[in-house]
Amino acid sequence: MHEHRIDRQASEDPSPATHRCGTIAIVGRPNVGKSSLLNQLIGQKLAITSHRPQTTRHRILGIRSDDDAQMIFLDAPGWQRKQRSPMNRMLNRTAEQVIDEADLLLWVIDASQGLTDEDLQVLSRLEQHPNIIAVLNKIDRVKLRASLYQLAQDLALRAAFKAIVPVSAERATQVDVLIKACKDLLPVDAPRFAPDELTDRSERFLAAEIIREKLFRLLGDELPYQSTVLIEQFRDDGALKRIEASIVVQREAQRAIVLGQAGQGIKRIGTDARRDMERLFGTKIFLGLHVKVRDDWASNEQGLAAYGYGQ
Ligand SMILES: Nc1nc2c(ncn2[C@@H]2O[C@H](COP(=O)(O)OP(=O)(O)OP(=O)(O)O)[C@@H](O)[C@H]2O)c(=O)[nH]1
Ligand SMILES: [Mg+2]
Repeated sequence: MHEHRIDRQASEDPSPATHRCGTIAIVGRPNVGKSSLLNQLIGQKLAITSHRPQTTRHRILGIRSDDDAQMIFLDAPGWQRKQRSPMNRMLNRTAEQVIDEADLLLWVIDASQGLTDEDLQVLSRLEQHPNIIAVLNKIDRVKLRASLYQLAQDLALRAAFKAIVPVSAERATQVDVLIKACKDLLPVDAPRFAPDELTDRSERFLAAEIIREKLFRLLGDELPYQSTVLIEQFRDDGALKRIEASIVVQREAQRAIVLGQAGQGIKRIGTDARRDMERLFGTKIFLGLHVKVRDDWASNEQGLAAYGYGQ
């Protein structure tokens, strides 16, 4: 959770000649389980997830430090086919930057749905990259082993993947196999982060993400897409952290939906978010939640930037 980097590790590493370190981007169409996979790979619930597409809006860096390798994972927004809205254009820019930064790409598909046109569109954007692993996720939902085998065979003919690895991010099946495959493809290099660092993001940022996850999980229809979260205050108060946050929506009617009958909606969002924050930050949290109406927060690039998107 610290924001500093260190570079004195090389001399302290017990085997600098073999230690590997590199950046691994997790890419794919929306909703295939990229963020769920990141969380399994680093062994912490860092990235927010939901059953709705477009949950991830930011590049999320998550670090796994083992004795023999440091793996710097980058979770990205799912690739958006429609690029009409400023938000969707921003999501695709973020996804592309992540690809450029990476030593290795994990191209994730949903094995229970087979290969879709949307998957192939994403793949066509990656193909120049020399190091791609195809990850077939959600195998817990695949009933026939033969169909998984077929899918892997089909993929092997489509691109020169370094490996094709079936996993279940939800059940943590074969995630160890994927970790081994990733390590083998990373360059020999010293670690870039301290062993206990989990991410380059601040707790303030992560707090906003956790609240946004609850909007995606608890509210229906368009509301999650038309809302965002602003942290108004974040401070330590003895052993407690005091956080004041605003849920920003676009229309007055949406305010009522977030609040819910007798405030039950916002209460549930607050309870669920506080519980996750306490787990991730390891402290007691006081969370005050408010709702604001700002009809134009997502209507242009400036609006998005003002709400923390796209830097
Ligand atoms: N059954 C099953 N469900 C999974 C698995 N992995 C993820 N899911 C579910 O798939 C949904 C999407 O997961 P996310 O991790 O948010 O997907 P994502 O690719 O990050 O989605 P975006 O950020 O919106 O692009 C959630 O409901 C997850 O619980 C899996 O291995 N098996
Ligand atoms: Mg995601």
